[in-house]
Amino acid sequence: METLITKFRKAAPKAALLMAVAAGAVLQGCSKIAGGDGAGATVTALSSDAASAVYVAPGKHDELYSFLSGGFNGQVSVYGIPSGRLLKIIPVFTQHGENGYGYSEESKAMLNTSHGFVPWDDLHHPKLSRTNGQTDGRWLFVNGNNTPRVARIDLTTFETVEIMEIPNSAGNHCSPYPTNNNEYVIAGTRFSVPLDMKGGTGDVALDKYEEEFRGSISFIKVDPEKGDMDLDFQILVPGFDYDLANGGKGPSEDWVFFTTYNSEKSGTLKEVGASQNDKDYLAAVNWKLAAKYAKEGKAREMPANYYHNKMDKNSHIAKSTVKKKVRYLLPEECPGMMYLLPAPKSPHGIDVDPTGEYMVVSGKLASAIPVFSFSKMQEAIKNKQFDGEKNGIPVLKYESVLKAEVKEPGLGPLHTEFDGKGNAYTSMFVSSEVVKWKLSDFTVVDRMPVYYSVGHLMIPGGDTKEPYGKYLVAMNKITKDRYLPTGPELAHSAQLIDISGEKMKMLLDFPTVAEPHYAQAIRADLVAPKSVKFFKLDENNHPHATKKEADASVKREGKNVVRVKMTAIRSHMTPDNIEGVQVGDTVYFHVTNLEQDWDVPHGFAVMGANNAETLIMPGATQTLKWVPKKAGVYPFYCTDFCSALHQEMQGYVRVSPKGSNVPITFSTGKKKQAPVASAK
Ligand code: RUQ
Ligand code: CUA
Repeated sequence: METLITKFRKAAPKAALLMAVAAGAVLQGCSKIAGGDGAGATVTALSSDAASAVYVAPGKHDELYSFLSGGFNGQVSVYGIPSGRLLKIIPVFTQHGENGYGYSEESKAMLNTSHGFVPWDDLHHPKLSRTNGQTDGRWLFVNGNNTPRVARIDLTTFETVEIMEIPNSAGNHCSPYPTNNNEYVIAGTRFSVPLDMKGGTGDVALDKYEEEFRGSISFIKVDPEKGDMDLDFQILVPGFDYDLANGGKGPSEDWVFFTTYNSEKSGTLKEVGASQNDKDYLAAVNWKLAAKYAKEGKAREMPANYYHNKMDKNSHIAKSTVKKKVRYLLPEECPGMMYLLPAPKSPHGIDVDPTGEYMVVSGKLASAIPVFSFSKMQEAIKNKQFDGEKNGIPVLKYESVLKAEVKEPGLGPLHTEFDGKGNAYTSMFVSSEVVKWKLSDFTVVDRMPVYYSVGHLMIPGGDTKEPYGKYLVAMNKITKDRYLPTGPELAHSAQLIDISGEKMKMLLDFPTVAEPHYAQAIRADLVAPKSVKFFKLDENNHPHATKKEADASVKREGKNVVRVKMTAIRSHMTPDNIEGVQVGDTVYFHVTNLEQDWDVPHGFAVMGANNAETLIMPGATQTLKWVPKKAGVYPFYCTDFCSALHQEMQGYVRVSPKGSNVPITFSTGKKKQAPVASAK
């Protein structure tokens, strides 16, 4: 089929050519602002190609799932690639009114921490679970940056099933990094803090930073079958800031690498104080050796206080356990476990290429990108090419571990991913571009301006042994003029780039939900076939589940608790008339969705409730707590348009004054059931 452009070209080839040149010139002009080299011209010339490359016909599915972090919304958003369709928002660290996560009685415990109930966090880095170094589509691990936590999302249900608080940490930023078979998920602290060795941070004068503050790296064990996490041990490390991490692969698979800044150990105005040294460090930790030391009695133990919250699969009830101690290793007592590699000025990203040989370190203030060699690092360790030590950790000589520097890559390099075809792609925050360079000779071969100020970028599997080198997603911090304005607050944005050819091609812009720091993507066929469609009613072992309408009930328990066991099925609730509730009662609505049909949730909401709705999946039971404050009649209803008679799916609760003698009664339809005597 002829496109408009080809038609136009046939009719007036010269004019078209002139126009294309002019368009190129204009784009070149504005891409200069963004610091690019004019590669943006391809946007216009290829726009019809681009449209077909991202077009997923109605009713057809995307090729890949992508999981974008929500940053300061504490959630994960799932997009289809290449269409950029938003498929779902998965609540993790933040209450989600849309489905009642963090509001329902069952899910509240997920957000418990040693600081109490914390219904928000700053979620930066999703990482998929791995088998033999390849993403396997089982779980997604994510970090909470602010109140240090690591969560696990089950990709059969796309639900958060586990949250582990991290002790001795503050700003859980270089987190979470699964090893190649999820032996460990590794998490490092951004802020160093004074540890009081009693389960908290010490009450220490802030000018004692240098002597008293320490960092920590946590090793969370993952059950290979169930995915359950358990904090095995920590390494207490020097009081720097630990920024990002990534695991080795192939020859380096026993290692995990962390960038650090503030090796100056400045406790104030870090913008200046942490930028004094010409070099900070890349910390290399042999996690296998660390695990061996921990197992063989090198670990000490200290008191701790942290929460571990787990969602039970069959009851859908989350439970918290409080852990009271943690084991730790000191690097000075564990030879060979940890080394420091000097890295130019406050490095941010650390990324290991698919072969496991190169460690690419992006110094956000540096003018070149250093590439370290793992084999040179091994040699340097063997030959003791040290440049002194820091807190008992040997510092390797820069030249002894450096393979090459990528020269003049652009301004403000942050993160790098790989296409598996010998190329690396680095995001340039300051010059707003993605820069492609070759791993064979470390030369820059292509640039693509992005709009604007890109942070992370992501190639599906681009951090694994076998990247899916067809697409790249750039995640941009600043949107400015890219979309229709929405007042001062604009959505952040992602851009999809075709990297299958020699030159990058811009395909698509799409706004994101809050701030996408990092993302992961995986072939849809590794996840979709395992997707749960509904929960089996038979397996629902919630203590207040109601498996048939005849078992629905309303009971008063003690003085002021009323328990409503309700069922929902298209298109009524049982019971839908309730009387005898009194002002100040705590009413629990335990609603069981009796449906066994995919995609038929029912919602439940009651007027004046101080929480949210709860959305009940087929076969599940969820509980909404309600404390009525005034006498009157209160409607409740199903919030999800579930059938043609959805609007009829509603009922009333009558609330009488405290001490009233209206007995508890409940019914559905005409027949009034006999009043049920108060249960004790
Ligand atoms: S870090 S770009 Cu968490 Cu780079 Cu966000
Ligand atoms: Cu059930 Cu609407």
